[in-house]
Amino acid sequence: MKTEPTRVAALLLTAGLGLAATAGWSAESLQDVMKRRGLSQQDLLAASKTYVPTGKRDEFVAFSSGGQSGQIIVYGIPSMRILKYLAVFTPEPWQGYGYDEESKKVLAGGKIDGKDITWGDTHHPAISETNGKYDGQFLFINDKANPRLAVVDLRDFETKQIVVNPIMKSEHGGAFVSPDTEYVMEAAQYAAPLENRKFQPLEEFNQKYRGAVTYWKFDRKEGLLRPEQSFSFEMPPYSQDLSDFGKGPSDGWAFTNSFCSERYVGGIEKGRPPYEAGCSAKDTDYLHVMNWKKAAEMVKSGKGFKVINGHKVIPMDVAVKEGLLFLIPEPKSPHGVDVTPDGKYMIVSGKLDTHVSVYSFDKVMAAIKAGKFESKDPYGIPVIGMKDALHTQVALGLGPLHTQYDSKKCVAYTSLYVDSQVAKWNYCEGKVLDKISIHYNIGHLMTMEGDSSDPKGHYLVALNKLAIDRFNPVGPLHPQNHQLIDISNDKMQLLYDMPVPLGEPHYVVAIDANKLKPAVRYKVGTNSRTDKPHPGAVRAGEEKTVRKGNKVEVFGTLIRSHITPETIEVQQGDEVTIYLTNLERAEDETHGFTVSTYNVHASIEPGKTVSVKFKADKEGVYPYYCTEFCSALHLEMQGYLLVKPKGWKPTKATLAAQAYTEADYKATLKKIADTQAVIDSVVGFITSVNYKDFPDVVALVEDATDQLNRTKDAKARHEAAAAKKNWEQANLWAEQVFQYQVKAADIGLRAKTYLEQHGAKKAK
Ligand code: CUK
Ligand code: CUA
Repeated sequence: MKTEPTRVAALLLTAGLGLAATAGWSAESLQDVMKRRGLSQQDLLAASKTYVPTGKRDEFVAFSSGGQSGQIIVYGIPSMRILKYLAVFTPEPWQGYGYDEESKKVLAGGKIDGKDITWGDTHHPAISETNGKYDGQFLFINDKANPRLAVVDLRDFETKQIVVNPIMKSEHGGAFVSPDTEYVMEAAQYAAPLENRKFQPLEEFNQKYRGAVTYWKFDRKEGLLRPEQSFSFEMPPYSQDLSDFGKGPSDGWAFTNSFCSERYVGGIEKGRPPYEAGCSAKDTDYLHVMNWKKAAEMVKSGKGFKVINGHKVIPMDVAVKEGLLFLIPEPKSPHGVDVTPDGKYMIVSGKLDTHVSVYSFDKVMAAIKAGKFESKDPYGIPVIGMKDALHTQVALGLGPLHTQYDSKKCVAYTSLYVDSQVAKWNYCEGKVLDKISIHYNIGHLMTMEGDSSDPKGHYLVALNKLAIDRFNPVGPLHPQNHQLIDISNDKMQLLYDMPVPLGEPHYVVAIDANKLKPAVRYKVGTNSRTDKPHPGAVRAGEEKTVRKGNKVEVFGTLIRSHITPETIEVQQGDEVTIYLTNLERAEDETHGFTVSTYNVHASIEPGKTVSVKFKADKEGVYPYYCTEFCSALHLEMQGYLLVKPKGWKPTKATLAAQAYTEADYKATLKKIADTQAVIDSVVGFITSVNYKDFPDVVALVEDATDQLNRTKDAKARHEAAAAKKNWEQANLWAEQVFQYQVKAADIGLRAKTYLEQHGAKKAK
């Protein structure tokens, strides 16, 4: 048992006294490497535009839909390095998501009809905005299959809320935020009866099935969607699709397009043509134009809605009467609708049309004001003539889908699904500027902050549906394929192919990395899912186990490298709740926690309090331990859950004794003195330079000091035990002093290395 600490001490000694290794130089020249790897000048240029050297960070952070994984993938641009998977609709063990009680509560918000749904078909992430610009505070994402919406707080990158759409059975046109994020929009996809658990025959599709667009009220202060202040538009049973909010001059309005306005209901098994034929028969579908601000005021005043499934719904006839809802024909099987950064135009692409259609918000308003409508749809909604609303149409290529914007005025990028290309074009003048081929079948594309009122340019990511011939084969299911394109010059340049191992991402948003300011620790005792103090939190020394009937509550703590308590004794059949608080303040000192075979796991970041709960229904001995390699003595961060059978009585026995001698104690004291010498030399180095100019180092020094302060109590204990000649206790508490020293020295060495690598200068 003494070998590991001794080895650690030896390592510390060499590292602490040794000097920084001399930098090694590759014997190969750049030309040699190019030749050996078959790289062209163009390859080198692309590589130099994406390579982020060690220790440097990316300019932008991207949040990609994780598709059916129900998660969000976070990666850096331009390096395309994956940084994190955010657990949203799907349990994720590493983060304890779905395995601790606090996250289970978040997931429970997504239950439908009382049933757990443990996956999601995520499509569209959206970053919160202030005045139309990304503010980096919150992230929203939808679940198409089970109509739900989730809120992620970007202060800690954790999911805080999942809400279920009360009237839809599927949704797609979400999440999109209003320019100040007062509302988050989602539009239905496949029409269905709005009343829950209500059957209606397909023969009555036109009368009984409905689409909808929901506006979720967002409470920015609490970081929560407010169902009671949210409302929906009842819509015709067209398949509503993508949506966008107006901004600038069009603020207050919102747009949702649709396909299958034919209202075809399929029936291939009955000899009828399939949906794909019946839903694309007409030349146009409808863009839905909504005055959401006026609608919100009307609902707030308590008028103009009916309540369906406890949710406020504005019926179509009210929306028409109040001038809240209009339609405009759009060609043909449209998919994306994207408002320009200046808010003057709405750009719509038709999957089966070679054009993109640029609608003018001014013209739409003029037609509404003049009462100039070409017809009404079957539900009485006024239809504005396409010609009266169009600014221009531009032929881009086959299968245009989605549009994003450049920092340069009037410049847009549109994905061409069938052509497998990105078109760069000018929407003010209606002309094509450049095209680039991608591999293959692009869906969404994304430019930096490219759907906000302040796009940043630089890069474009193509989200491709197929990855044929791109990557090393890994079976019939290929990785997803994101391609990075440089858009800073007139000609687009393909830089990098990124395989994405979770699918299928539909959309991704990217934000200037400087706008994200996530915390590195919680206030001690915080429930991270509610951001409130956790009632199960305790401070060091206050750990306890409380029994009430057959309920056992353990209030424990974690700190390098022990779990308090180290033994939990319960009776078979007890309901056990273990609250754990991570007492660390140091950055990245996360501890994990699990109990063997009870299917619980928690990730406990510095300051966090979480709980795991289970029924101890099996007699036996179950080790519990820390699952994150948190320190040199991480493996010793352990304990036992003892589940005693009913009626078990203790027999007379004692814990195994170790029988340490005075000589052992003396040897440990010597080890402590040697380690202190290492610490002193490291401290000497750190204080000899301008370490206070490096906030990261200041934090490390604080943490090291904190560890060293803990030696005082252990030192008093070993000296007291030694005075009583209890060599066992004396030696073990002396070992504990050494453990704190090891951690302090480890941290100190990290600080020293950091200072050496960052060019610290001699202190004056
Ligand atoms: S969608 Cu998948 S390519 Cu859900 Cu925005 Cu267009
Ligand atoms: Cu804590 Cu490993």
